[in-house]
Amino acid sequence: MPDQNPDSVIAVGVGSAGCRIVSLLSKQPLLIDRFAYVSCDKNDFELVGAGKKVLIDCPVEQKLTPSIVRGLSITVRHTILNAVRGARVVFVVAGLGGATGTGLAPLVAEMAQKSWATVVGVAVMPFDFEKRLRFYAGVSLRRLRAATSGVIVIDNDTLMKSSREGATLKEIYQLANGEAVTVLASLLSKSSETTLPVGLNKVLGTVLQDGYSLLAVSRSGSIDKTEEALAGAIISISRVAEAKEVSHAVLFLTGDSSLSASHVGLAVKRLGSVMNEADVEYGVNYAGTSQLQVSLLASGFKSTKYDDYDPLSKVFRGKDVIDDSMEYALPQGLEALQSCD
Ligand SMILES: Nc1nc2c(ncn2[C@@H]2O[C@H](COP(=O)(O)OP(=O)(O)OP(=O)(O)O)[C@@H](O)[C@H]2O)c(=O)[nH]1
Ligand SMILES: [Mg+2]
Repeated sequence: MPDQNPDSVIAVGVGSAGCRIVSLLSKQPLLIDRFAYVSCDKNDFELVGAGKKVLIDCPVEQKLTPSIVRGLSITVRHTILNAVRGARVVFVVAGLGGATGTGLAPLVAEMAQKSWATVVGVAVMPFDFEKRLRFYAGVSLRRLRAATSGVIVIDNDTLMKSSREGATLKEIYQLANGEAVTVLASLLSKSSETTLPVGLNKVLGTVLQDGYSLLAVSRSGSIDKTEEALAGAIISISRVAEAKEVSHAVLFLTGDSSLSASHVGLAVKRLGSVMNEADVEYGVNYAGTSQLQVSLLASGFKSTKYDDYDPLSKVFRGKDVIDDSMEYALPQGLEALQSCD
């Protein structure tokens, strides 16, 4: 095993969504030491913060697919390996469904695993209106799970729920990224005068369970804000998977100095009772407002709504009788397969 810096935690953004989210994370004081960005599109690097940028040279005249991007990445694999080498924990962040993040996130994860890191995937799943992206996203999610110790899934549709009527796609992306980063930053926050952090070990202890982990955020300023914000987060999670499958959870509450110990105790107890007596870890930040914000990470989901996105896996009941390259060998007829639920 190579030497590892025990403090070294790296976040790698892959593709457009991955680069944007990691860039936002890099601007916060979190338990992440280094940042790296991998993409076929140099525009993805324009606004990102400090960190290693790995550009894959892709022909502009060719429509990219995940498999083409994987093939083209051969020339930069050693650069990616160097970027993640020596890390104890690597977060691989990507939006799934396009070409770059879909093709490369599982590959980057495999490389990080080979260099002995604990690898956690952070997968942003397509909006409901992006039906044609579902198959690639489903296949890639399954691959990412196989190449990591745990995957945190973020549902773009759930994040979009709080956008205003008539918002542009750019605004929706910004809002979704803001929400995703709010929850990730809560979980990975450092200790401070106003923060009782959860700590990386407890977050990893929650994520590294069988199945998938899901993220949700909800807010309330009502008299019953603890109950209401918690219920909002649980409802978001149950749009994607069965809440009763949860085995572990992390709850992070952000409020002001009126956030008493009994509020925290109530929230932890309520969550445990609603979610199958799951093991609940928690953290608190008192630098918020009178509105209570609940960030929730729940893990242990053996099945999610995304299982249907990858019909080949469903048809063959998860057995690996089909080579993964079928993802691009069967472009025709996939819609037919998807519609035979
Ligand atoms: N939350 C969020 N989702 C995004 C963002 N950008 C794209 N997405 C979604 O993420 C998925 C993948 O899209 P991209 O990240 O643009 O794809 P890519 O990995 O760059 O792949 P190509 O551009 O096709 O090579 C799609 O479902 C998009 O709707 C973003 O900034 N935030
Ligand atoms: Mg892109």
